[in-house]
Amino acid sequence: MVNDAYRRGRSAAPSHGTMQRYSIFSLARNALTGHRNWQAAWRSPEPRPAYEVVIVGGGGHGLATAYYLAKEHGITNVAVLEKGWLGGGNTGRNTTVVRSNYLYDESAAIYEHSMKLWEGLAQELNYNVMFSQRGVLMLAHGSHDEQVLKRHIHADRLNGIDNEWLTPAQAKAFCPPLNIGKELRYPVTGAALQRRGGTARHDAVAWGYARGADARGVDIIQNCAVTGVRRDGDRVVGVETTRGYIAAGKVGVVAAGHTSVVMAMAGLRMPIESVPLQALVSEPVKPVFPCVAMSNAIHAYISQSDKGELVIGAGTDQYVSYGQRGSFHIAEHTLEAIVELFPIFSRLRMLRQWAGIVDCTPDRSPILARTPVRGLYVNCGWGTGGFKATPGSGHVFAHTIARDEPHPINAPFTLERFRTGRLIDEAAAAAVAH
Ligand code: FAD
Ligand code: PYC
Repeated sequence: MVNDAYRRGRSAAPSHGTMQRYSIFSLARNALTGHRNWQAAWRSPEPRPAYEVVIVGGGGHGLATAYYLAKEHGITNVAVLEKGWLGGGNTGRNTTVVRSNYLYDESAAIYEHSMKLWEGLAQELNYNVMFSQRGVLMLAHGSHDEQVLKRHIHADRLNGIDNEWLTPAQAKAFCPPLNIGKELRYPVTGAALQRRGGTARHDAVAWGYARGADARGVDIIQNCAVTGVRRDGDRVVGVETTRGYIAAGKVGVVAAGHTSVVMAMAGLRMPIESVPLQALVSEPVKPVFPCVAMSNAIHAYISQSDKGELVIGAGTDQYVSYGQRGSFHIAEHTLEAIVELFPIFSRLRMLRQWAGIVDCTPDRSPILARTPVRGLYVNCGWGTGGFKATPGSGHVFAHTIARDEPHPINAPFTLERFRTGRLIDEAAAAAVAH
């Protein structure tokens, strides 16, 4: 019999056979009873009048922050306030590429910290996040791309991060659908490969962290939008919400595309532009695409989900917007590039298209920091590439909130750098989507 402690993520997993029997009986029982007895993975409590810490935003980063606050710092008097549903923002809209092949030491440290957490995340959360290290291939189309990618390879290796150079023939051997013909408008001249890179299941990451945080006493409150941030002088004291005022000793804003909106409620102007980033999936086909392939130069990337759909992504729309759509011409341009690089997909039909709003900083690096308002912390600016950082970001942001000082890994990712000029320019590593 599978017990509640296991389902709530508190005890070790039962054997495979036990699990299978449980799943079959549980599915049948719940199908016949209209899911009435299906135990929720987390509670839906009413908001309390006050918390030690309030996290604004129930995406992966907010939930991971709450999880590590409880687990690593013993702070369980925490609420995560989400205006919609968990993971309904960029966490559930992204294309799930995970890699740590960034250029600068500061970035290498934070993305590799995250990669290491990914490598144990299913065990940590006792939840299958379907992390698949199938390799991320970044294509070069000429000497400029080659120099940029090789510079990344050398820098990564100095930081102990795997990254290697492949010839066009080696790239094709790794990714057979790739067209390495010379007739292409932008022929493939080589590729950088991070073998430990790959994909994960985005919803599962949110759900796994939510279940783990809830099991440690965190209140996860959906359909609760923050509409105001209350200050007493230079100190934050609480938040106004659609479900009433909630007092808070500390507030962490983890609202991705809406960071500027929420921070403006506290009287702070952020160095951020919010733009749509879109993605598409094809009709499902049998396993045909073994890795993630990205071409920064021609703005396209592709992988295949476990359902069989080809997951295809594009660059950002170049205008500020909060409409989660994305323009047709961007999708059209991306599909032209995909069909040229992978001609076997030319007759596949596209099934769905959507967008998320991503918050981009001038140097394409995140901000994880204290703010000039005491007790108010911000985690944002991940732009088009924050899914991969979810575990690491939550881990170091929890440290920052709990101790009121940054973890050494996020110390460089301050707000002040946009005033002092000490930028961490990752425009090239940010890849296709920028
Ligand atoms: P979100 O998941 O957006 O969470 C923020 C939450 O805050 C939302 O749920 C929102 O509803 C909530 N919120 C906002 N305002 C309020 C309020 N006033 N009150 C309460 N709640 C509020 N990254 C990668 O690493 N790899 C990829 O392959 C990749 N692909 C992408 C593809 C697309 C199409 C998009 C849009 C993004 C992609 N990204 C990718 C970026 C990645 O999705 C984000 O950086 C990351 O998911 C951000 O996580 P988050 O938890 O900060 O944000
Ligand atoms: O950051 O690797 C990335 C990415 C891929 C697609 C969107 N972002």
